[in-house]
Amino acid sequence: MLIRFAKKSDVRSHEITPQSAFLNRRKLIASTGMLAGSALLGFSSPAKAALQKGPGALAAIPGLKEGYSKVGPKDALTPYEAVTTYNNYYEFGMDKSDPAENSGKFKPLPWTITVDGMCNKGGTFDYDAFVKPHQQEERVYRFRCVEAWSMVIPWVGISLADVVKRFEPQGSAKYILFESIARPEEMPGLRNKFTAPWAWYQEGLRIDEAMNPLAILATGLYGEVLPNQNGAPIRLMAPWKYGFKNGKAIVKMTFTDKQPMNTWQKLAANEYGFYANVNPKVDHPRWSQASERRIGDFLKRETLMFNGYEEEVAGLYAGMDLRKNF
Ligand SMILES: Nc1nc2c(c(=O)[nH]1)N[C@H]1C(S)=C(S)[C@@H](COP(=O)(O)O)O[C@H]1N2
Ligand SMILES: [Mo]
Repeated sequence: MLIRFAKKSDVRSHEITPQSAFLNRRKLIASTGMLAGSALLGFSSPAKAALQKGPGALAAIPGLKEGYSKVGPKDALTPYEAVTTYNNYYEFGMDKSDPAENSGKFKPLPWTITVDGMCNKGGTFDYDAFVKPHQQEERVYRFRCVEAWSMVIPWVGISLADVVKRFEPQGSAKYILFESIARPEEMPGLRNKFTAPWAWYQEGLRIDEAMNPLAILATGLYGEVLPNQNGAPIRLMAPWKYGFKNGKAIVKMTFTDKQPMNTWQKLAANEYGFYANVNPKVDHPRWSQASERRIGDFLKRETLMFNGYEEEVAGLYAGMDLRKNF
């Protein structure tokens, strides 16, 4: 991590996965079916899985420990290729292929993160100062990630609980607001009010949600630093929530006593709530959320309550009406 991007700092994302840039979406889906099969064969033991590597175009993160993983035989890792070419990142465009194609000019370093609001130890930190205190605990977390589609991704990340504790939230603080970077010069989608009709992407978590061991700040995937299109250099990942909760390219964390509005809630409050917990029993007003298509699969599969992490997170919502708090 100390040599982050040292070798290949100027590699552009479309050069990282040259084949993918030329694949259209249908071809990608067809080909990932085969790749998912081979990933499954290679995914035989946890020790082997820990060594899952990306293609080597970005800096490798050394010294990784095993973190959380609860994956079964039906949870083959989604190939790096698909994880990095089928994205949602409106700052780079609206199509799933846009983030990989349009994020080549984005500079994830140097980076600063500001921590403010109701906490005792806030401040502004450059990337290393922010992450270094947690680097001993940088781990591999193999999570299912779900939206209408789903993937299994070996993230690299640091525990959000550890980060929260470090900044000493005050007793009055109940939530954290996370803000993503907005750099119109490097993010073509932000130059167009239609494709990104917000000033910057915002998301929030309750502090006790942020303290759950499954909530991480992801710093990489497949053993390498994050590609721009996946939220470099650091992004939120709470795997029991729908994808949109996981803001990319985080530049600010604010401790607050007010439930933050998130970007999608601002745009369509009747469709997107604060919680966004994966819940097959509560449909989105315009579509069922009962099933999902795992990238690489042909048939859909049933979506699991809390994305299969019920044991770990259900306690956070005990007694709450999840139809109202969607
Ligand atoms: N800054 C920012 N973060 C974002 C988004 C975005 O448009 N901008 N899209 C969200 C949505 S809708 C999803 S599904 C996930 C996708 O993450 P992935 O591309 O790494 O799979 O990122 C989320 N984080
Ligand atoms: Mo999404």
